[in-house]
Amino acid sequence: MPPDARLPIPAQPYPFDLHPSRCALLIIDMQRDFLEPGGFGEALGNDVSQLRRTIEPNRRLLAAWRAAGRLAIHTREGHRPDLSDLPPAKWRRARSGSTIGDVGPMGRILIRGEPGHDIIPELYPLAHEPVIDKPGKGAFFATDLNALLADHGISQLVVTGVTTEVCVNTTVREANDRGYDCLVLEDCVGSYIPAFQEAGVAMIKAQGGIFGWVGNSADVISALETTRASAPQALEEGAP
Ligand code: TIU
Repeated sequence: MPPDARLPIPAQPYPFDLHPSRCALLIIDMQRDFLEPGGFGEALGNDVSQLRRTIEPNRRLLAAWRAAGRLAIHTREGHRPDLSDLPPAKWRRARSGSTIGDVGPMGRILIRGEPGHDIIPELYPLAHEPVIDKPGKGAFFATDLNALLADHGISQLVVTGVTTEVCVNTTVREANDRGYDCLVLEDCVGSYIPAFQEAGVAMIKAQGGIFGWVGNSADVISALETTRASAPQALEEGAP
C-alpha cells in the first residue's frame, strides 16, 4: 500500500476517508472487569453478557488490522494498588456491594496487575502493541496517549470497545478536541444499557458528525483486504 493510500469507508453522516498510514485502531477497555462476571461492570449492577456480542467483530477487525501491518492500541481502565490515583468521588459513586479495590473472583476490582483488570484473552495485545493504562474514562486523561499518537504520525482513530456511552464516548470527545478524526464501529462498541448503546452511537454522528463518524467493522475489513489483495508482499511485511 502506498504511504498516501486512502480507503473510502461507508459511514455516517458521510463516508470516512481512511488513511491507513495515519490511522490507529484504538480498542477501549475490553477488560475482564467489564466483560466477565465478578468484575467492575457487575459490581455496578450491570448484566455483563450485554457486551459479549462485541468480542467476535473486534477479534476479526484486530486480525485484519494486524495483517495490514497497522498500529493497534489497547486501553485499560484501572488504578494503582494503593488507590492513590482513585479520586474519592469516583470511589464513592462506584460503591454498591463491592467496589474498586475490593477483592472479587478475578482479584481486586479494577486494580492494575489483577486478573480482572487485564484484556480478555480473545483480544489479548501482542508484545509490540501499546497498552494505555488510564485512571479515568477518557483515554487521553492522565496518560501518554497523545504523545504516542504524535510519535507515530497518527491523525485518525478507528475506535472500538466498551462501554459506548462511557469510555468510548469520553475518549472520542477528548480525541475530537485534540484534532483527531474518529470512526466509531457500531458493531464493535457495546453498552450494558440498550438505550444508551443507541444514544451513544447517535450522538457521535449527529449534527453533521459533531464528534466523528459511525461505521461497521465489515466495511473496514473489506477495505483493508482490498489493499492486501493488490500488494500482499508489502502488507505482510508491514511496510508503509
Ligand atoms: N460503567 C460503564 O459503563 N463503564 C465504565 O465504567 N468504564 C468504561 O466504559 N470502560
